[in-house]
Amino acid sequence: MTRAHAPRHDWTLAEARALFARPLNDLVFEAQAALRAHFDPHAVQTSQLLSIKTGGCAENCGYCAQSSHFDTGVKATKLTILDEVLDAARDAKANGASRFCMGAAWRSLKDRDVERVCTLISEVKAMGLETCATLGMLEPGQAERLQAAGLDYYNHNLDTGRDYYPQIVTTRTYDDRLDTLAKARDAGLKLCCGGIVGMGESLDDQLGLLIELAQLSPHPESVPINRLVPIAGTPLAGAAPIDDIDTVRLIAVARIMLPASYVRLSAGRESMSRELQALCLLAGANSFFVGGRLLTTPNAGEDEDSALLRAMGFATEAPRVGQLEAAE
Ligand code: SAM
Ligand code: DTB
Ligand code: SF4
Repeated sequence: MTRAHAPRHDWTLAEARALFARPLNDLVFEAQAALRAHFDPHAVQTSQLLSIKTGGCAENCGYCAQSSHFDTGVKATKLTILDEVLDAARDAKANGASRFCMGAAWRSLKDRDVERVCTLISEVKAMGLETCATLGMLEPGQAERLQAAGLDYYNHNLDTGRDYYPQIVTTRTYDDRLDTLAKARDAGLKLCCGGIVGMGESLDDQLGLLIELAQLSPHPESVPINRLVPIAGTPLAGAAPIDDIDTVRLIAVARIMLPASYVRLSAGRESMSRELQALCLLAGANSFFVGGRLLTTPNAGEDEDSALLRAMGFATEAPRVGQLEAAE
């Protein structure tokens, strides 16, 4: 790694704006250099999602199909049983995913559910997949139990810049989010933390999110960048989509500011052409979700993804968990 691409925690808004405003070829050139300082530039990490508890959530996140505050037509379910989770994990493995992410529409994890979630985690881990969970806010001691069960990553997004956050959700604060992230990190979990664009925020809000993420030390290992999937019935159903070239620019700035993190092209790929997705991969994104479904909405199918990777001369990355275990 050259010093120029070492992770930094003190990015300023002026620096982030200047990066974003560079001629696109210079910006992408630097993003490629940052990527190549830390990763195999031809390998794309793939994760597959499963909603293990859908809908009925007490939070009022303005983008979310699963909030009980909005009438979105999503039916609330109970925690999914082990067999169904393992079937989905098998499918993820067959799709070539290296990581299996289990999402629950909870405001916070309840102690009474921890044991059942831990069983899901340890069984998925035993299949040779990396494990990720997103279960809402954590109470003291819970992250340690998840980690002991074999959890690799905790996903908890900051979603947007600090100033815009209260426009999106009012049932919890930015600092609540940072507190849960600290609990997960202190328990030895890797962090998956990013946000959403296309919620009516300004460029400074988007850059503000990247600055906050870069202030985390160490940086989150995984940074999902979601383009809003508009959900009928939510306050953000009619938000204007972000410009395609600006999406590429933002991915490149994320790659430069968070050089050693997986930058994941996350929700919203259904609204992106394959050429736009290719540009994002050129701009430094090196991860995406595979499988036909995200949590409650569709995702690009396996055939399209394989064709895109083939066309680019890229391959999917093998699970790191398997490599680590083999080395021990
Ligand atoms: N309840 C947990 C939480 O909020 O931390 C986990 C599940 S939540 C659905 C995970 C993340 O998905 C959110 O933080 C948000 O960034 C993203 N997300 C949810 N709905 C979305 C949508 N309609 N479009 C894009 N991203 C979305
Ligand atoms: C993340 O940042 N995006 C994923 C995952 N982390 C949990 C979720 C996307 C959800 C998209 C809307 C839906 O399917 O409900
Ligand atoms: Fe609940 Fe998570 Fe959806 Fe917010 S994003 S409403 S916390 S499921």
